[in-house]
Amino acid sequence: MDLNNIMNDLVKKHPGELEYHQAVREVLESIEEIVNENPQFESAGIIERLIEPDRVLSFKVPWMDDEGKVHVNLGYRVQFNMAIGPYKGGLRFHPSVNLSILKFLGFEQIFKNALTTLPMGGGKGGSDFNPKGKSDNEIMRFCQAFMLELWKIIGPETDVPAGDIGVGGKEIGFLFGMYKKLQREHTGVLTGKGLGWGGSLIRPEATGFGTVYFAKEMLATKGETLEGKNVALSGFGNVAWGAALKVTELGGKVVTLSGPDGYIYDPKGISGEKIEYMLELRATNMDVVAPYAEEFPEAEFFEGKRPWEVKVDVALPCATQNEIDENDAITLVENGCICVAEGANMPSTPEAMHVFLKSGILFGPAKAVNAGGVATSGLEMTQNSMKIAWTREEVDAKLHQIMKDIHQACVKYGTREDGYVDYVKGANIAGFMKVANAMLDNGVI
Ligand code: NDP
Ligand code: 2IT
Repeated sequence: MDLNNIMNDLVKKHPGELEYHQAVREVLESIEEIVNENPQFESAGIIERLIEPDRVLSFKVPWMDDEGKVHVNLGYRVQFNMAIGPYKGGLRFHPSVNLSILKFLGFEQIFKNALTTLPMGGGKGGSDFNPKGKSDNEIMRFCQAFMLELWKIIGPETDVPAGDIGVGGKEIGFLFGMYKKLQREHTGVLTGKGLGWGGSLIRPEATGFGTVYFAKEMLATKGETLEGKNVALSGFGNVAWGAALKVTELGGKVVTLSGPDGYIYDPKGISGEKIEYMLELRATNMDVVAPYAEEFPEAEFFEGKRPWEVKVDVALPCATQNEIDENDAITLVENGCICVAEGANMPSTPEAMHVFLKSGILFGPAKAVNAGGVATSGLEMTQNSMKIAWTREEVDAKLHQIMKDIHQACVKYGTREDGYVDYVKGANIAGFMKVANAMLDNGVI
């Protein structure tokens, strides 16, 4: 496999799509060796077929605000790969959304979903709609207008979207309502649904819980636990909330959270009612964490800064892509951090990742660490198909086992001769092998 040629070709075809190039390069670097050992992949053009999405739907979303003014946003769905199951992946509503970001997320999703051991292909979608400051009625009208285009290409056996940044239970409710009206079918076409109409217990907590289950497995390889550890979290959304709950339950102390406005340091620990306060902050739709320090005066707010300067044992980035750069990584390592587990998608820049891997600390990449969210979406799909609902304990036990299995797969494919586990390589190879072999079996399509 000629990595540089493939990358040059990709960059030429899709100039300026930096996040997409970044995600593809990382995977290709990890699998280069195994592809060279398996010439059948090369002759079947597996790499070239894998790095281009099957198709991309792009559409305009006109909607009316509460004052009667019409706005036009852009909407997308990237159907990346369906080798092992229907397209599956979240929808992101954030002003930064563009095709490059959705293609990076859709590409990552292929391998993440393969790692879950459940039959799901990879996809992603979203819009540059900014939910900040919007009323519930405006969000509803936007979601309905978005679904008016999206419904044509999704379905419970075709493509099953879910939430991501800016899309939680409320938005899924509005999207589901419109799909149902258009299609005249009540099926599991979306995941992250409300419990009363087909949702699964534990889905809201799943990404955060899974992240911490994975960190726990990584720490165990060094004879460590989360008990008594100081933990830096970023973000204050769905993933950060679930992670804070589980860290606290396992005896760790969450000392930071963050938003686009800066970060909060709370030396007493963010637990109990303070974790629930994160949900309140999020529900205001105002994009700020600063009010936390007014509500809980023992905490301090650092405007415009990221939490990686705080001395901690464990770091769990749970906000967004490229939120840890090389200098942040160096600071974390120098401050004695022993474990970084990525709850968000691609939160570390390639340079930061390099620092972590070189330093020999435990580093868990997003597609393994945060796979618990989509895994539990897969469990929601299973329950919808069977028309039953599992208990909290049943879903949590399955999620926990899946995270242990993903950790095991990373150890199997990522253990170096010197014994260090390169989880990046492990996750990429394990996910790739499953998808590539399915593509081989299905012929050139
Ligand atoms: P939410 O919308 O619930 O929360 C996202 C959080 O990140 C918010 O706190 C958001 O603040 C913050 N954020 C967004 N952009 C920035 C930025 N530039 N700087 C600092 N903070 C920022 O989304 P989720 O919790 O669902 O998603 C968080 C991450 O986890 C994303 O990378 C997502 O792709 C990933 N993920 C989510 C899964 C899920 O099931 N929800 C599953 C797997 C991964 P604000 O919105 O105010 O900008
Ligand atoms: O990035 C992700 O894995 C998600 N946002 C969850 C996707 C899903 O289909 O549950």
